[in-house]
Amino acid sequence: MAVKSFPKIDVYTGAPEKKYALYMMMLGFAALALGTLFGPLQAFNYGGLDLYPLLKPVFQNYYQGLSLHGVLNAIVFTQLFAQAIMVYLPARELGLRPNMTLAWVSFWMALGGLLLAAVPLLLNEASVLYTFYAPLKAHWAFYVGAAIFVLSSYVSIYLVLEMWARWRKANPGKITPLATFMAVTFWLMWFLASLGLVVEALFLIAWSFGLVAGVDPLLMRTLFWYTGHPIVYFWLLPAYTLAYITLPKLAGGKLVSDPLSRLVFILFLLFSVPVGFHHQFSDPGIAPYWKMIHTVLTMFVAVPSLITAFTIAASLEVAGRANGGKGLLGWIGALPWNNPTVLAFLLGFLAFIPGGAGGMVNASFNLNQNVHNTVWIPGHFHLQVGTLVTMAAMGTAFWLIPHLTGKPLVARGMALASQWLWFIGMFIMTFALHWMGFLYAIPRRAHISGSPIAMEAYKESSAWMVLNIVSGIILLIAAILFFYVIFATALQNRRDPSQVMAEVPFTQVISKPEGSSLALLTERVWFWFGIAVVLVLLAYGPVLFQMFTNMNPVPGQRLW
Ligand code: HAS
Ligand code: CU
Repeated sequence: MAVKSFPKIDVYTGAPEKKYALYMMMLGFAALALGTLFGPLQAFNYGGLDLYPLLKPVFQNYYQGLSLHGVLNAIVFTQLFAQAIMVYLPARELGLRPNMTLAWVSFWMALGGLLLAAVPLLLNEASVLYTFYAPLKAHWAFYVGAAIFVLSSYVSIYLVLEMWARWRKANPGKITPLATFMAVTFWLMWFLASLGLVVEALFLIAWSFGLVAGVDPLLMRTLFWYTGHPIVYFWLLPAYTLAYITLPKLAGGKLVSDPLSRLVFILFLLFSVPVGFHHQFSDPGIAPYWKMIHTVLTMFVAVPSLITAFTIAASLEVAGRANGGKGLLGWIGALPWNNPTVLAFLLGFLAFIPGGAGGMVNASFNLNQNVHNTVWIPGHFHLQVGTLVTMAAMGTAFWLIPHLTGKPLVARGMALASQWLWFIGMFIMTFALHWMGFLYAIPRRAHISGSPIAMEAYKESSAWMVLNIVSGIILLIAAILFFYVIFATALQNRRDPSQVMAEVPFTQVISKPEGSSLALLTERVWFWFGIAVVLVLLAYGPVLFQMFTNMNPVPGQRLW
């Protein structure tokens, strides 16, 4: 029997870093495609509609679906996208090739780790959600696979630092180009941020192999949130980088300030990590004054996003006016809304405004009591990572896949429709979730549709529940359109270099780094990294010391 061969994805210029970036990104989108399928099921659950009994025997229960949804979307897709973008952009900007052997090592580690972790997830042996709180205990393959997957990002850190060092040697005294600066600070932030997860993984792996009888739930949660807060900036900063580096040009304008953009990334390096207790306000065993310190630092870490709001909005205004927009707000209509990449960023940023405001509510020590562990929280983060970050990635794929393969975008109209529908679906869903969480205290991570008692108790919010079902359907259609567009683009045979962007659309800037004392100050990246380490030691050291010296190990449990 003849074996049908699949169309080969090949890369038209022969630049190996293009192939690397394409494979990383497409693996990420493949993970997102599977993870996203479970999204509507979560939305239907909060609409009182339980489809899980129909999915047996393939998927066993709601918690298995929720674990797949969270792990594939929030951990796998985001990291792979970062490994594609935050290596490829500096390579292109500096005109240097990363160490390709190591680049492929990182790809195979990510793929191998992902496959190893996927087996127990698919077999319902690791339905511990993406937070894997102890004492819930998964199969060892989940922890080992996840650890290998995350460690592959350490190879990416090395790739970028090595390229940067090579460039600096050849260009002594020069200011690092902007995209590279962003990538360097981003990866250093991630190095510092990921240490909590690495230490936690050591405990969990030892536990799952039976080398230790139990682990301390509070210590595990604290190590998790040490990484778990900054990981949200690990997701966000590739989107911000693309917004700073490519969006102004794609919209027809220029970035207003290069030095201010550098300041943003230094502030993220400083303040991303020492804030994790804002996820643990309700946890016992951490004194309130430590929680208060983390509240204050959380307010600090909102500042770079507020600067970003200003810088990006001002750059968009420059673009809109250059396109002929007049008057106070006329520039908004003059932006290229019919460019699917620009559209994705504009809608994503619009969603990020209420998402950020909700974040401030979460971070306020006392207000948090009202919203913690309710569906308000998934409402918050679907605006942040589900809308802005994902839309920035989707929008970027519309030019990046053609750029990497030489194959023009297919079905541009569908691409535009997918972004509108994604935005509308997310907006309806998050609106309903915020309301249901804040007013009706409906719990998050809860299989309410499978519980008649819960449905009776929450019947007052049935109008909002209907919105969840509607949004689930809209998002499913949006996802089908999007994945059709990108996979049809990548897998087609037609290649037409005249219809694709040959170069990364690096923006020009108005206020340049040369002669700016701010740019010189931010250039001392290792100094700022040192300050970030000190801040972390101050904000976490005493508490972690106390936890490590007073451990209360408990055995594992399987509640699903
Ligand atoms: Fe958050 C929980 C606080 C940002 C993700 N967050 C979560 C969880 C996730 C998450 C996944 O303090 C749940 C974790 C879990 O499973 O338990 N978050 C914040 C704060 C911010 C914040 C203060 N979060 C994010 C980002 C995320 C994310 C970003 C993902 C990418 N969050 C919290 C807290 C909790 C929490 C508590 C724990 C709650 C609990 O009780 O468990 C800030 O960084 C937000 C700053 C953002 C802004 C907005 C700036 C606006 C911009 C848009 C400009 C618009 C333009 C558009 C340019 C201040 C940049 C122009 C458009 C035209 C058309 C002209
Ligand atoms: Cu956080």
